[in-house]
Amino acid sequence: MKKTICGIFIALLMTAAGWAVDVTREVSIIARQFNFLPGKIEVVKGVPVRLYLTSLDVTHGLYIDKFKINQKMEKGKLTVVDFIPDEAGEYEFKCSNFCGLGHGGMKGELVVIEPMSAMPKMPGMEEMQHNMPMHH
Ligand SMILES: [Cu+2]
Repeated sequence: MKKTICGIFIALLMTAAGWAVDVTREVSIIARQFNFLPGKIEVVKGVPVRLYLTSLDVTHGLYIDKFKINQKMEKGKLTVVDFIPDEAGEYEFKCSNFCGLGHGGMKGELVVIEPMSAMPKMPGMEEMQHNMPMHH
C-alpha cells in the first residue's frame, strides 16, 4: 500500500514535469441495479487508468462519452478497460445496457484532476514547481 502511494506520487511529479510515465492507476467499478460502486471516480490527467469492471446482477454497461468508452459489464465476469484521461474536467458516466426500470438514472461521475492539484502541499513546493521544465 505504501509502495503504491509512493509510486503514484512519483508519477505525479513526473507527469507534472512533462515526462512519460509508466505507472497505471487501477480502479475497480462494480455495477448493480441501479448504480455504480463507487459512483464517483477521481483520476489524474495524464496518468493511465486501468478499469476493472464487473456486475453483481444483470448485464450493465459503462459509457464514458468523453473517452470513447462503452463496455459491457457482465455478471460474474471481470472486464479490463484501459484509457488515458488526457483532459481535466468532470464527466458523467452512465449505464449503456438496459438493465431495468432504474436504468435511466444509473449514472456516475469521473473527475479528472490536474497533476499539480493532486500533490500534497509542502513547504518549498511552489518554488520547486516553478523550476520544473513545464514553466518555460
Ligand atoms: Cu445498468
